[in-house]
This record gives sequence, C-alpha cells and structure tokens, in this order.
Amino acid sequence: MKTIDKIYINGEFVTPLGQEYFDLISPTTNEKLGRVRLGNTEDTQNAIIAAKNAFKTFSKTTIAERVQYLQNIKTAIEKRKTDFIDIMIEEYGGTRQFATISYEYMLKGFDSAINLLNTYDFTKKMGESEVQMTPLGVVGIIIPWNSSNGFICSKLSTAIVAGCTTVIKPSEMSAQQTQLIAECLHEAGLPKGVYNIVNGLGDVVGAEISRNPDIAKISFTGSTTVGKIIAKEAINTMKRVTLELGGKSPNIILDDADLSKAIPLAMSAAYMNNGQACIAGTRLLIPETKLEEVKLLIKEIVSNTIVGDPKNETTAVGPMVSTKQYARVQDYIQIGINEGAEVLIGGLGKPEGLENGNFVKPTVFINVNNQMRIAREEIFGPVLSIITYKTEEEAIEIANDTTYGLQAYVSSSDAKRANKVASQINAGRVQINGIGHDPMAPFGGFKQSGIGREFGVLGLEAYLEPRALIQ
Ligand code: TXE
Repeated sequence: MKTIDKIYINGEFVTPLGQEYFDLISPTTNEKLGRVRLGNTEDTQNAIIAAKNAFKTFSKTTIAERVQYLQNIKTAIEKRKTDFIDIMIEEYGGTRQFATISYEYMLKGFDSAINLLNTYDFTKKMGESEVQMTPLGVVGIIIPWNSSNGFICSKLSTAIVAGCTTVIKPSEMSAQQTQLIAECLHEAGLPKGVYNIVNGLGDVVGAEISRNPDIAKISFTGSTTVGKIIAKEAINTMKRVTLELGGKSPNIILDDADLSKAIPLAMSAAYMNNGQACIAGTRLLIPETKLEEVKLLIKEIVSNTIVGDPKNETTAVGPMVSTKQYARVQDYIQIGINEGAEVLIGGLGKPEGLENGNFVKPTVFINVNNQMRIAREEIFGPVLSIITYKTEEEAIEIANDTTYGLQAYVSSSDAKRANKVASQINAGRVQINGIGHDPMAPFGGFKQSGIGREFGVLGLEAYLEPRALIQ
C-alpha cells in the first residue's frame, strides 16, 4: 500500500496543509492501491506565490537555458520508461500498448518543444512596429486522469518554451503518475518555483487556480461541464484560457473506401484508451449500401478484441478508470437501448470472468439516428454508434450536426476526395485514412469542444502576450 503524502512547491516535496486523503483504487481489481493526501486552498495559494516569484527570473532566461531544461526533463523521463508504463497500467487501466505509445509521444513532445524554441521568432515586425511576444505569467494547468503525464508534459513544455511558470493540478486519481513525473522534474534541476504540483480536488485546488488573480492563464483538459465553470470564473480576472474539452467524433467511411482497412482503423479509433479519449471516433458514418458488409466485419473484429488485464501485451481494451465511470457507460448503453437503437455486439454487464474490475463489453449500436443521446453525448467508454447515410452531402451534414468539433476521421481510396470531404468538417483535426498525431500542428476544438489550440506555433502563442512598440 502506497501513501503519497507530499506535494511539490518551490523546488521541494512538502507535506500539504490539507489533512484529507483520497483512496487510490485499482480499476482492474477494485482493490485499494494506496492513498493520496490532498492539498487545500492554502497549499494552492503557496504554490501560486512560488510560481509568481519564479516568473520574475524565469521569464528572462535565455533560449539556450530553456532548451537545456527541456532536454534535462526528457533525459530524466527516459531513465524511468518501465515505471511510466507500469504505473499508467496499474493506476487507470490503460493497456500496455496504449501506455507504451503515450510514453513515446511524451518523449517526442520534448523534441518538438525544443524545435519550437529554437525556431520561433519572439520578436516580429508587424506593419512599422516591433512586436515582442512576451510570456504571459503564471499558468494554471488543470488536467484529467486519462493521459495524465502526457498532458503535464505537453502543457509544461509549452510553458517552458514561452518562459512562463506553472501550478499543476492533476486529477486526484492520478497521484502515483504525478509522483513519478514530479521525481523526474525534480531531477531535471529546473529553477525552484517554475513548476509546482498540488494534488487535490477540483472544487478546492482547481477552483483556487481559477479564481486567484495571480494566475494569468489556465490550460485545461477535461469535461465540457468543468471547462465552462473554469471559463466563467477565469473571466473575473481576465485570465486567458485554453480549453480542450469533450468530443463526439464522426468517422466518415466513403463509399470507395477499402473496408478491410477502414473498419479495423475505425474500431481502433473508437476503442482507443478503452474508449476514454476525447478524440475517440464514436460515430461511424457508413453508406447505407455497405451496412451488411460493415456489420459482418465489425462483429468479427469485436469478437476477437481482447478485453481484460491491461498488463497483458495482447489486451486491446482494459477497464474503465473507476466504478463511477463504469456506471456512466452502463447508463449510456441502457439509454441507447431505451432510445430504440439495437445492440449489434456487446451490451450491458461485464464480460465473463472479469467481474472484479470495471470492465465493459465493447459495444456497437446499429439503427442509431444522430438525434439520439448516444450519438450526441460523450460516453467515454468503448461504445460505438453506427449511423448510415445515402449521399456524401448527407454524411457531411450528419458529421457536423453536433455541439462538439474536436476531431473527425475520413476514409476513402481517393486522397483528393477524402481531402475535399475533410475540408468541410467543422473539427479542429481531421484524420485521413489513419490515426496520427503531429506535435507541430494545432490541436483543439471547434464549437463546444473548447477554446484555443495546443501544440506548435498556435499552441505556443496562447502562452504569449504581444507587446507592440510603435515608434
Ligand atoms: O473530468 P472533469 P472527470 C469527460 C468524460 C468523462 C467526464 C468526467 O466524458 O466521463 O469528463 O471525467 C478538475 N474547478 N472527460 O471527472 O471533472 C478535476 O479535479 C476547477 C473528457 O475526470 O472535467 C480534474 O483535475 N477544476 C476529457 C479536471 O478538472 C475542476 C478527459 C478534469 O475533471 C473543477 C476527461 C472545478 N470546479 C474527462 N471540477 C477530455 N477532453 O479528454 C473538477 N476539476
């Protein structure tokens, strides 16, 4: 049993002033893994003061110094590869395959940040003026559990590129992952106060970050509901916000697509991270004429999808992060049934032999129309809705008929046609014939999937404030 009883403020592991503990429960067995001591409002204020003080000098560090800090963090993370992967698997049930990919992305992210730092022009000529792109100040980083250290690294590295300092609030459910990244960051030897990490609850630590006037910006990833709460609070002190929220991503299979490739890809897009991904392709749009063929292919793929212990190399779908998340997914399956959708495969309850963990049967619904709740709301579990369409125009219309707009997918054997369709979809990122991540391209949502962009130049500029010198 592990007890995590330290938070990280001003270059040191310190005991929180908060006295409460939160239990860490294994999603695979529902046994208690340990507990974490939670920081309170005062702890958060102390972290913000440390970041504010550090900003005075860190904002003036040279490019070379900041490159070195990023390199040091990367080196420290490289030494702990096995720990990173194992803790992700244990703590939130990410599969070994997914944890390994996430770890590699995390490392590559530092290369991109270094590249950005070396190439970005912090002084620009606009009109007749000199425009200085200056660091915003203290950035509050509030993140969920579904890729905790990936989010910490991408947001913190952007802050370092910009010359900002940070207060990080991870999900209380990710305490072991947080402890590990805190150890790596400590080893990297950054100046004290550049990053501070406070474990704690959203409505305590997160709320203080949202309201504290010394926070200049919040970078948040999480639910649309909490994103709105944060944005409302942030506006009182005119904090900048970058919000990366939910999604209900459409996946358009065009009538010329090679189904033997497009359908396996669609299932990976739907079930990535056990379905607990904001970019999951949860609405599969297929030509009406291909329905029978697609049904057969999907049944075959899903019946061969290994659900189980995320430690095993071959597991494709692990458990839901918590009993609460399990219950939420079950509720949605029931809602789909009540709405008149038909379960093609999967359905309610746990897979046989996996009763102890938060396992869901990978589920596919047919006879879904785009007005049903299962087609409109983010479920955050391995549940896919198949919707048929008659014409390409109709497919685009259905794809865009959503309050979200984070990601979309298009499959076609004609690259030009796929591109033309992708260009009509209101989503921040469209994946054509594949699933990838470009750390130099912007990522973020149209509509209620968020505000602003992360990654690349646009992501960096969200951490900078332009100052125009007119003479
Ligand atoms: O997210 P929350 P949860 C969606 C997904 C999931 C649902 C709930 O549909 O089922 O959200 O997941 C902090 N002020 N996504 O509960 O609540 C909280 O402590 C400030 C989509 O994990 O949004 C945590 O650190 N902060 C998403 C963070 O916000 C507050 C990923 C996210 O928690 C707060 C995760 C408050 N009042 C869930 N309340 C995605 N886009 O990938 C909570 N928090």
